[in-house]
Amino acid sequence: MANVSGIAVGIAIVAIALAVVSFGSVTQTTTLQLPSVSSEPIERTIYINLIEPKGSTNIEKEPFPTKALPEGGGYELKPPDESGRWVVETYTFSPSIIVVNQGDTVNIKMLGINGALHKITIENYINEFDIHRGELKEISFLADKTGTFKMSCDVHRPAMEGYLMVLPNA
Ligand SMILES: [Cu+2]
Repeated sequence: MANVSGIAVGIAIVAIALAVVSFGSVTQTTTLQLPSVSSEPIERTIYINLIEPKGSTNIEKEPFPTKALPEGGGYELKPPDESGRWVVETYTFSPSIIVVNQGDTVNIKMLGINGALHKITIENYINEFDIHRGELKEISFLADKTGTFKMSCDVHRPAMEGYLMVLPNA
């Protein structure tokens, strides 16, 4: 019995020693990962989809809203049809906020999924251009100006808006 408990104590000591060693190595690895953040300019490809989230119900379940939504094409509130079904929808960029570093070469691949036509502008970077449904447009530019720039669609105001954020290099 004395031998068995001696072995057990020995195993426990080894286990504690291994735990200390592995804890030590985990701590060391975490410390080494900290300075790895880099803002070196790179080429980035960002995919943006032009979409139209939609919700519908029936007046038997939920009454049709009495308050109109803002005009401009970005919102639609379709009144109840013969069966009482009504629909609310909006247009949006997905994603609507994109973040890059100053000096990056940015390639945006924008796909028209919902809506027949969009007229997109990125403030201070890209003049207005058209995207039709089913069309994939690639826009490339050098992110040389820092700041927050509005990305918008003139066909779907005021809802279809987003931002390009260009972070200064540290
Ligand atoms: Cu649009």
